[in-house]
Amino acid sequence: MPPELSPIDKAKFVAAKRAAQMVESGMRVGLGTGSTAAWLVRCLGEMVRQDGLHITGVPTSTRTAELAREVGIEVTTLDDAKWLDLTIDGADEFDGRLNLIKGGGGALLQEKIVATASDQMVVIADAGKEVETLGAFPLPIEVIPFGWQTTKALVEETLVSMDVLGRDSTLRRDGDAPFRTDEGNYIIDLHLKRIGNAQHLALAMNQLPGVVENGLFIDICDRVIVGYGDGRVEMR
Ligand code: ABF
Repeated sequence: MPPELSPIDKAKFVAAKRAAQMVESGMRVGLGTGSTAAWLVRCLGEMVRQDGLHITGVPTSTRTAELAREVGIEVTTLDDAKWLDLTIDGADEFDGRLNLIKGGGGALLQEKIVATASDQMVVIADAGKEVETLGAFPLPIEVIPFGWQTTKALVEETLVSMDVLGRDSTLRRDGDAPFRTDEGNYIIDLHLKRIGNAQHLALAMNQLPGVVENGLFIDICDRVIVGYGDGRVEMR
């Protein structure tokens, strides 16, 4: 374990390290995005360099692709890999049914495509991500830039009939400009506080013209590896 890790980073590291032990030579592996997934990529890179692990990685963002190449992991595209044995990724929240909120890092679209193109999807997370009910973390919605303000208004109008506590939404910014995803789309963050019916909300959001994808991962995650600041790891 790297020296001098803060408790939160130690929690992320131990979860990532445990997940890396699930990876075997010959696997096609989806590589997640975010700081916890970055620990996974570093762990796998060490296994490639020191233990001769041979895997093909499919990254879920350009920044993960850059890190994977940097640590020596062979990177390919999902189109070339076609199907994956295992995807390991982070999350912003997970509940008792292993439903997730993802997209805090803005990579939810590629993450969801890669996760659903995998035999197994494993989330690695620090214990602070575990919630009773999803929604305290703002739910990211990816929208195309064309007519985004109309789309935002449609989203808010749709929320009126949803089982949620809050209904405010904000365009995610990157300094003075709108944040852009790897596909050049915008992100609208929904401040819902509590999501009563995640399945219903996810379906309603993706029906709206202009909405590309939402950050609710329903019935996609197979297992969560939870890391704690004292170095413990638990499975959900
Ligand atoms: C990524 O992991 C995103 O979907 C999610 O926002 C992020 C969690 O970030 P971190 O691991 O840095 O807490 O997959």
